[in-house]
Amino acid sequence: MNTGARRDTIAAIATPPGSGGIGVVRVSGPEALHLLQQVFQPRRAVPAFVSHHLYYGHIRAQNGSLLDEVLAVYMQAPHSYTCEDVVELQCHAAPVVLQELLARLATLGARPAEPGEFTKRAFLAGRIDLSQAEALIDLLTARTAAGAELAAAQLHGALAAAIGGIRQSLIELLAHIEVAIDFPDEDAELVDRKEAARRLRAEVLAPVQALIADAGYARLYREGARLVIAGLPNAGKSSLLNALLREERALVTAVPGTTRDSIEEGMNLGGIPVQVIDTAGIRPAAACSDAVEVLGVERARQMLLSADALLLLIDAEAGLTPALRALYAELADRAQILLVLNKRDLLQAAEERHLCAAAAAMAPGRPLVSISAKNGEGLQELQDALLALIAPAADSFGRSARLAPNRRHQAVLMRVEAACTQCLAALEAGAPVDLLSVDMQSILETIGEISGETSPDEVLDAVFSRFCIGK
Ligand SMILES: Nc1nc2c(ncn2[C@@H]2O[C@H](COP(=O)(O)OP(=O)(O)OP(=O)(O)O)[C@@H](O)[C@H]2O)c(=O)[nH]1
Ligand SMILES: [Mg+2]
Repeated sequence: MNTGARRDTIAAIATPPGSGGIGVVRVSGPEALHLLQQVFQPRRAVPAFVSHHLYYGHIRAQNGSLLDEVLAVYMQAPHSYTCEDVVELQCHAAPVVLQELLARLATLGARPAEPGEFTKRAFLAGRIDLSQAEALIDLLTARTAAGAELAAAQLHGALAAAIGGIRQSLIELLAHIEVAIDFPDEDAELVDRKEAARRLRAEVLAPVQALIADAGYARLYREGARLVIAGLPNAGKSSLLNALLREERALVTAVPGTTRDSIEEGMNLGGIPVQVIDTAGIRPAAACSDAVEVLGVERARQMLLSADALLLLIDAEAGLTPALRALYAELADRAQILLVLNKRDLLQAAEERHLCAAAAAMAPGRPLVSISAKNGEGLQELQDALLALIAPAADSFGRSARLAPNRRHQAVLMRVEAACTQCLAALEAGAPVDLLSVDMQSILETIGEISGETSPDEVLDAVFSRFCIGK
């Protein structure tokens, strides 16, 4: 990667398209200040723009006519987002004005920025590492406050610090081993293999494994989970969807086969963005009222396959009919099923106990809650049970770790884990120190891919292309 080359100056509209209060055009690079002087007319003469001061004035179109009334700020390198000279022009959020200004800047020599190019420059300048750049994408796309909080912690370098600690331990271990390379005859005395193995286990392998576990939970907060409500016709699936969303989203009627097409809606379950999907009640094609319902049942079955977790709704009034038992048997090999007894308001307490016991006998070990979608009873228990099902350790995770490795980090960490286990075995088997040193150097290099220090260009390109233009 060439970080030393003198870069060109780039420009982009930094605010989202469409209507809004202001629209910002951002310019970064060695020519930024010069471009500002050419396109911006301050109301009062400015002998020299002072960094981080706001100036009021006007910009003009190519033909000299007045384009907009703007505020301009110049941020002198290295005290800017990109660590380069940066200029931001706050215009009115009129797409034509912003496009015209961008075109004007282009004729004066500013190249239109590529997606994520400003952030890439911040990375290349060493102001943020790759995990922080990725955290920024997570922050921009977070769907819940908890997800945003995790991203913000990572943006401030929480993951970078954890990785830095692991690297530091590895570097110390490597130094310890390499002393012995220089004095091969004294290997036995110089390298305390037991102590080196202990440190490798405690300071590298264990934290790496903890991060791998965190990645699983972080993914839930970042990507969410798909939850499908399944059951026989008329069990109250649509009523439950509405109750969870607290809005009349799906049609509810006493006619079995009301829902045909599946209905998806997002909700926030303890900070995890959950996509809840209401489906058509499942029954044999011959029993369906028409061809549309048959298609609906087919679609419901497809949805069951894509689910991270299933809510199997049991109509308390109908009980554990053969059809319900057959549906359970169809789903039983799925790991995450919550059994939900609905319409408990129609049962006496003794009947309810009896039915719960029968359901527990049908599905031993499965979580079971009893609710009334109609009057809201048991909904809190249902949500608690769901959270426990989807994210068994989400609670402790949310409070403690605050580290959010993503899929890319997780893949790197798993390679580090494998290499580390192998290195441990070699260390304990008495492998020569020069081989151990090579192993450890390669672990160091692998772990450097998280911060981006040793990432190949394709990886960098893949990360930055996920940004929008102007970021
Ligand atoms: N008493 C009582 N009735 C309920 C409850 N939940 C749903 N119902 C009624 O059961 C009937 C069916 O409700 P829906 O929510 O449409 O059931 P569904 O499972 O979506 O039905 P399909 O879409 O036809 O498969 C309606 O008349 C609801 O009012 C409940 O907790 N208690
Ligand atoms: Mg329905």
